[in-house]
Amino acid sequence: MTVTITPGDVALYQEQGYLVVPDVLSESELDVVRRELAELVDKASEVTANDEVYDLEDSHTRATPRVRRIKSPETVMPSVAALVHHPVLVEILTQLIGPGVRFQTGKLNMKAAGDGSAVEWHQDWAFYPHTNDDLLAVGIMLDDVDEANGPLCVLPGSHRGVIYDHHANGFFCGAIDPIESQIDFSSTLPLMGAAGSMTFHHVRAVHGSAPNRSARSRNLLLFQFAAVDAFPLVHPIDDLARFDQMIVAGEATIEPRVVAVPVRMPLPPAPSQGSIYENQRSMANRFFK
Ligand SMILES: O=C(O)CCC(=O)C(=O)O
Repeated sequence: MTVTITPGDVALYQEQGYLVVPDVLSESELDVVRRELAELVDKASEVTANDEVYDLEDSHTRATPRVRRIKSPETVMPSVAALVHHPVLVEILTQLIGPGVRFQTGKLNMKAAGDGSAVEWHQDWAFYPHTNDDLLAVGIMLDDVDEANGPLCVLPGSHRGVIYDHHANGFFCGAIDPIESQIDFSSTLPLMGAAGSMTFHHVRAVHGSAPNRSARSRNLLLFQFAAVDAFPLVHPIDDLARFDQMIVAGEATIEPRVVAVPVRMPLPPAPSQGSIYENQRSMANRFFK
C-alpha cells in the first residue's frame, strides 16, 4: 500500500509547522541504508578528527568509534542518494512545498546508545535564510524513535513567529539562548514513530533534541528541501547547472520569489565550524545538560 497524506495533514503542517508520516519505508529499504551506514561507522576507526564525511563525538577513539553525524550522506551512500528521489517522499513534498521542489543537502545524525549528543534549540532558517521560507527538513527514522532515545522535538506554531537570535558574544552560535528567549519549552512535542516513518518540519520551526541516554541508538537521516524559487541569501548561487540538477519536482527558474520574511544573517560566523554541534559549542546557556 502506498503511503499518502491527507488535506488534514497538510493543514497541520501549515498551522503547526510539523508533520509525522508513519511507515513510509519498508524494512528492506531500511536494511540497505543501515548496512551502508554500518560500513561507514566501521571505517571511522581510521579517523581521529572531524573531516568531510565524519563529525565525531568527543568520546570517539579509534578503538571505540563514536560518530555523531555522517555529513552529506547522499554523496557517500548510494541508498541515501536514491532516497532523495523516493516517489512517496517527493509526492508529500509537492503537497507541503508546492509543485517545484529542490533537494539541498543531507546529514545523518546518529545518537549512539548511552551518550548520543543533544542538538540545542534552533531554527534552521537562522543558518540558511532564503528569498522565501518555503523550505523544510525531512527526518527519516532509521530506528524506532520514542521519548527515551532523543526524539527530534518541535515547538508547534513557532514557524509563524519571530526568528530568535542565534548569536553569543557577538558571533553566530547556531542555538537559541533558552533563558534570554523566554520560550516555554514545556509546549514542545516529540516527533516519534517506528523505523521507516518520516518527520517534516518547517525551516522556521523551533526544534532540538535531548541526548540519548537509552540503550538504543537513534539514527535519523535528515534532508533539506526548498521551493525551486527560494534562492539562498548566505551562499549565493554561482553554479546554476549544479543548482538545477538538484530539482526533484517541477521546473527550474531564475526568478526568485521574494517574500517579506524576517532574516538575521548568521554572521559573523561561529568560532567553531564544521557542523551544528561545533557551532553550538560557543552558546552561553545550554538547555540540554
Ligand atoms: O538530530 C536531531 O535530533 C536534530 C537535528 C537538527 O535539528 C539539525 O541537525 O539541524
